[in-house]
Amino acid sequence: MSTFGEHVIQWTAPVRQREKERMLQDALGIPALLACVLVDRGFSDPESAATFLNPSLDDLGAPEKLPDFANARNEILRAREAGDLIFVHGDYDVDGVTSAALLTRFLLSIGCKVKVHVPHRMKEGYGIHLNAVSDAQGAGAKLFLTCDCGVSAHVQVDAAKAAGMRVVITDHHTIGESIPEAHAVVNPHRKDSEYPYQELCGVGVAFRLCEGLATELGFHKVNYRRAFLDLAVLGTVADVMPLTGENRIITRHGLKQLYDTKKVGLQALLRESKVMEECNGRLRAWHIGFMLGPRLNASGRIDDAVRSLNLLLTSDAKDATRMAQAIEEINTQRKEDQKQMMEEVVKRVLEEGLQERYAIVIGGEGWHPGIIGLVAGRLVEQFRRPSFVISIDSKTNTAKGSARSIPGFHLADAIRAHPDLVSGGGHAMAAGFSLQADRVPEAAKAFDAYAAERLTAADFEVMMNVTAEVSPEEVSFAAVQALEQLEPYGIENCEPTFALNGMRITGIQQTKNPLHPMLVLRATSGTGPFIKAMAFSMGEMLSQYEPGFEAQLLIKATIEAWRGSRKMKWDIKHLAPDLTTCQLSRETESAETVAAP
Ligand SMILES: [Mn+2]
Repeated sequence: MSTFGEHVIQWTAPVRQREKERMLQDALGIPALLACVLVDRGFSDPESAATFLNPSLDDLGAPEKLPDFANARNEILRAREAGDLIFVHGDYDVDGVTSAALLTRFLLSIGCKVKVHVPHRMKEGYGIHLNAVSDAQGAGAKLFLTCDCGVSAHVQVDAAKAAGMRVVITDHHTIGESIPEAHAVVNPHRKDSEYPYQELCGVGVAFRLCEGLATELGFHKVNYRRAFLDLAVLGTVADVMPLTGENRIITRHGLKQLYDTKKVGLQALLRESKVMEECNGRLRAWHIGFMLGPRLNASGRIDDAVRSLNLLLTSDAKDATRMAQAIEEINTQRKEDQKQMMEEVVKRVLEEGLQERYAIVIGGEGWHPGIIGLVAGRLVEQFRRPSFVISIDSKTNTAKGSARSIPGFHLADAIRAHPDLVSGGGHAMAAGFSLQADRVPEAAKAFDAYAAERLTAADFEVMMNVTAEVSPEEVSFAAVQALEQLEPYGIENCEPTFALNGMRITGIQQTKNPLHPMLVLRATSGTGPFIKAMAFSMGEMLSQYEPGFEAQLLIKATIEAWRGSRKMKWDIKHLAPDLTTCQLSRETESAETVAAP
């Protein structure tokens, strides 16, 4: 345990299970480094480990196993036969937009008539607004087909039926007391689901449903998947799904398909976002999570998600470029708004001492409701507390909040526990809610007290997950290259972190930013190569030491491709100097001398 930055960081490495590792190593012909990660992830037989390392599209479940598959198929094919208009209703985030685009493109390709809609965050809010139901009716739709939403829309489903429409829901959100009385409810979370995997996202459900239809209509599976995996991977990664099972299969193959996409809108997005330049020939889940996802989300946050939808639907290359450029601008604006709000919020948190509380609850007049969730997430990163950020409109005495949490504090439970004060819901780690503007101070007290009953000092410490303690020789170029088979990384399949003893820091080199020096390392044995490693945010701490000391390290190791050559690169996640071998720098010595009486 050591102090680092603002929080105490704790880490321990699990004991290596050498025998199991050796068995996987021998059976699969893999390095010890990869074997120890696999053992840590619970793989003890070579067969399941091999399936994990080489996920195959053939292992996706049969679409007919999706609950209500037959009903959904019948409704869609009946509308197609009759030439009836199908109203596709998505959502304003990446999952909602990609699933709406996938359904629309597929249904058009099989000869259906389609009108598509994604809700406006400010005007309609999350999910299905009753106005959308009347729009569908007004347009003459006979089938109301949802994606990424609808599983708790009882009122809206009844309204659509009363308006003479058939209703098919496809969704992946968890199910409440009962499901709406639609003509089909396709959701792998249903208790009666026989589908082998539950964690599909909205576009994942749409992708599998349409695959079932495609095969029935005589299309080749391979061609169908090639046409739609690019959309499926975007929603799956951006919706922060566990990248296990079918999501891992979709993501591994989808990333390749996205790189080679034939959709001019996605080509323009990859180009204008500079992801094509940045990815060096290989898209990773990271590019979706941190570059493409935020861009496709930005329009829904501060403008209209229909922009992202149109980009995914267009077949005109010139339009696509123009649309992707507009999305770049909106995303730049989003970043600017977020930065400003974050500065204001952090200033107030520190002034009001909220970082000492068990939960941070902070409200501001006119804060952009599309951005408060992002700011809440940043507060959790910075202050390691459940954070509620609230946009206040005093004129109407209304307020909308967004919250993010840490393990040990369940947001949806916290909101449900205060029904007189707030209404809303969500998940353990993310939630949305609304309340009366003049009751924000009351909510601050209530959530702080609720958190005080549930959290202890230990919950505010950052736990570093260490995959294994390894020796310097185990982290070779070939071994690190073999780790790439673990990708794509994401929830429930994190990039491994290794604890390493016996390394000497032989050099500390400045980079453009003094906060982030580059270290030169070598095993204390004096054998093996010199290795360069980035020490992000450790500049200040390291300025106290002279090179030549030993340290215990936590690292992530990757192979970096640059202009045709591939090099091993380490990122230092944490560094604990061995104080017996450390020389403090002169500056610190003289400062101490001056301070001494
Ligand atoms: Mn979703």
